[in-house]
Formats: sequence, C-alpha cells, structure tokens
Amino acid sequence: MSTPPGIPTVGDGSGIEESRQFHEAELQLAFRNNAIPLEGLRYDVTPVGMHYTLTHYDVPFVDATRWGLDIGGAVRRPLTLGLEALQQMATRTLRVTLECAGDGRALLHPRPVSQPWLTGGVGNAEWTGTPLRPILEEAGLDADVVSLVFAGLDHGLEGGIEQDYARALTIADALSDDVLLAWAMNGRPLEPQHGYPVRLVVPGWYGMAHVKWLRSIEASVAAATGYQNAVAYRYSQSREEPGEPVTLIRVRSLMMPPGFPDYLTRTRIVRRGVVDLMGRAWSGYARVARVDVSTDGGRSWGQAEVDEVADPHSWQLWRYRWHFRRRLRCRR
Ligand SMILES: Nc1nc2c(c(=O)[nH]1)N[C@H]1C(S)=C(S)[C@@H](COP(=O)(O)O)O[C@H]1N2
Ligand SMILES: [Mo]
Repeated sequence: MSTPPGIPTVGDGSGIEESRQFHEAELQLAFRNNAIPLEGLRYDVTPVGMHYTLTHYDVPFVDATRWGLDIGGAVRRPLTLGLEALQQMATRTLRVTLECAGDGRALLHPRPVSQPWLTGGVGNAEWTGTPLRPILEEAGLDADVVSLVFAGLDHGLEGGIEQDYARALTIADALSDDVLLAWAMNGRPLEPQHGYPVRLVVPGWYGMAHVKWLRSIEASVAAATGYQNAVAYRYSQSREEPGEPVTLIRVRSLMMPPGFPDYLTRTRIVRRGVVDLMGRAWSGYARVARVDVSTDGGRSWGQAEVDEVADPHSWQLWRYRWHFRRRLRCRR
C-alpha cells in the first residue's frame, strides 16, 4: 500500500505547527465531540449526556419509520429489516466500556491533527439490542465470506476521499457472541448523536468499530479495504508503514480528580488528611487484575483495591486511600 494520505500531524504542512496552542479547526472538533467530565467516572453506568461522543461527519437525521437495515453481498437470502422487526428478535442488554481509539492523542508529540482528545474519550453504557449472529445465519453467508462491511448513513470527506463511514469485521469477529445491533442506550432509544435508530456494538473493541446509524451489512469474499480500515485506525511508527490494525481496547485507567478545581485552569485544591482516590480501569483484552497508584509523582507506588466482579465488558472501579500530609504541586 502507498503512503497513507489521511492522518496529518502538526508540523507536516497541515498548517498546524506543534504547540500547546490549538488550531481553531481542532477547537471546533472538540466542541462537536465531547469527552466525559472526569467526575462522571463516578457513575457505574455513564449517564447518556456525560458519555463521550465522536462523529466524523454530520449526525444524520433519520426517520425510523422509513429506516431499514440491508443485509446483502455474498449471502443466499438478502434481507431488509426494519426497527420493529429487529425489536421482535431476541433481546440482550450488555454493559460495555467504549473508548475512542484516539483518546489522549492531543498529549502526543508530535500531535496528530484530529479530534484533540486530552483524556476522557470513554464511557460505560448499557446497550440493548439483538445479537448479530442469528441474523447472519438467517441471511446465509456464502462459504467463502471472509469479512463483513458495516456502513453508516453518514457521509463525508476524509484524507481526500469521499466516503460513507464504514468499518469491517472479520467473519470470526462478527460471529462472536456479544456483538449486538443496539437500539437502546441506558434503557432509552439511542440519542441521534449515538446512532439512532440502530448501531453496532462490538464489546471490547475501540469505538471506531461500533458503527452508528447502521444502514447496511455487506458480506464480502475479500479482506477489508476502505479508508476507515486500511488508512485510519492503524498502529505504525512512520508514514511509510501500513501498520497493524487497531482492534481491542488496550489497558488504561483514569482517576476522578480529588478535591475541587480552579475554574479556569482545572488545578485541583485538596485539603490535607485522608483522601479516598477513586477511578476506573479497563481493557478489551482481559479483566484488570491490579491498579498501582502513585501520590508522589511516580517515586513510590501502592496498590489500589480493584472491583473484580464488574460485568465482563465493563470498566472496573478502583479505590486507594491516600494519607495526604505534605504539600504537593500537580498539574491537571
Ligand atoms: N456511522 C458512524 N459510526 C461511528 C462513527 C462515525 O463517525 N460514523 N464514529 C466512530 C468512532 S471513531 C467512535 S469513537 C464511536 C463513538 O461512539 P459514541 O459517539 O456513541 O460515543 O462511534 C464510532 N461509530
Ligand atoms: Mo473514535
């Protein structure tokens, strides 16, 4: 594959030079795509209005009474399913931590020019829908199908390529048990920005796989191509390498900031004494067994208590009792 054109970084002629100052284009994206406020980590299930959002193009307006999901390509019985038909199928609710693959990118040097996440491109919601596998079985995948392409109703320009937002899964990943076509978030119909009327939910995977405003599923006898699979969402050390595809969520944790903030800078003020630190840790690969906490800038570490009984795809609560005696200066 030739050099990916699509992922600009600061200082490469994108017009944005590396600096802690952000370009107006980045600011505009940051307003459209909100992070969870870190105090929102307190809720086991993230309230819908606190859950992060990431939308590449425009949020499409969808009339659910006219909406249908087309299942086609290399299948024996192409299907079109409306919302009511889907809702009459077997229903499951899963608590799933969703994180944007770009979470934290604005802290990188050089900084990739995109939605400028600092932290907080994450949330933990309850998604209700119907399992994908029986629908694929009903459609009857041809024996030589290797991937499924999930396309959304949204359309835009990215990396110089005009496209519908679309992501593929291998057949094995698409058939795995917990993949859902979801129409509800925290027990209510999806909000427009979260994919109304139906989105894909692929527990354990970074956000880009969870295609919103799902319009079609196409069975393909070829491996995935398309901008969002072949150019975006790849781990690479240089522009020249095609890199490895981004799939499951890597291990991470965040802390609810203790004390209270300064309005402008968000510097925290914490009173001396016993401070119960709390946060969340998650990984799409495995349960989190241990969280280490440092309260002295990494010189020493203690072990937090980690909730090990959380749902399999849900983030886990951690707690750490801090005996705060000395004065300390911390940023953010
Ligand atoms: N159709 C469509 N699906 C999409 C996207 C998009 O732009 N269009 N963004 C993806 C990305 S990058 C992320 S991180 C998640 C965000 O889901 P949320 O906004 O519901 O939190 O949706 C994914 N699904
Ligand atoms: Mo994302």
